[in-house]
Amino acid sequence: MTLGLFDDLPPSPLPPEVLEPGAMVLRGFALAQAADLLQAVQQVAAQAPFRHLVTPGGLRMSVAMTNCGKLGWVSDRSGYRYDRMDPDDGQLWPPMPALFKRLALEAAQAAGFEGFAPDACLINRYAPGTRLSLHQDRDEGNYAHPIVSVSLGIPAVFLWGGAQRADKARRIALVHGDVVVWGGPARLRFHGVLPLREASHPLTGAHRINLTFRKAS
Ligand code: MD6
Ligand code: FE
Repeated sequence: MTLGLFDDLPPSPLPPEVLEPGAMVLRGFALAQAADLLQAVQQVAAQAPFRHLVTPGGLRMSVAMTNCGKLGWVSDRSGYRYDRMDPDDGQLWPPMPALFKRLALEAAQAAGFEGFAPDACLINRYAPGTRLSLHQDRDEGNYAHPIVSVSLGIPAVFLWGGAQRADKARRIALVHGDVVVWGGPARLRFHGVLPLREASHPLTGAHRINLTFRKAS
């Protein structure tokens, strides 16, 4: 039963979950835009298809990736880098949709980072069984800017480690619409994603889509 007293109030956002200073999870922050975000992902992927990059060590990554924005993150036998061009076709990456920029700015702001203007959006696609091993994000020119990471589709368990690869990692459940923001003292933390469990989501089927926004230049 409800008394009706609060029926006119908008749903109040959940308070951010602080992982440590500079790092937090904004539950459901992207939920209202999720369908539009996924439609934009499809448009990006029509121009720059998802592909499995090769690591410098020669291993095929199980996560499929594409990019939008001025710069795209790529990996090949020569290393990791940001590039203005899609190496598959020599074209510029598709532009970053205005909706993406706005969401990244607002999420960063909600986490205490003002004026975030990403120039790179890496789009990761996971199928069940796909994982991302522990890594640091250190290919960007400038660690002063935060990273904003948006989870869409089926759930994942995010690993939140420490400053060293061997540090014990916490397990954080991320679901459709959750946004993780980190920067400042937490910017170079090790992190990863456990192998995804079999699942299905009405908007993505058997996939998880992750958008990570960076200021790479
Ligand atoms: C993922 N994310 O959630 C992988 N990196 O699919 C990342 O590797 C990541 O979420 C830097 C900042 C946020 C992230
Ligand atoms: Fe990362």
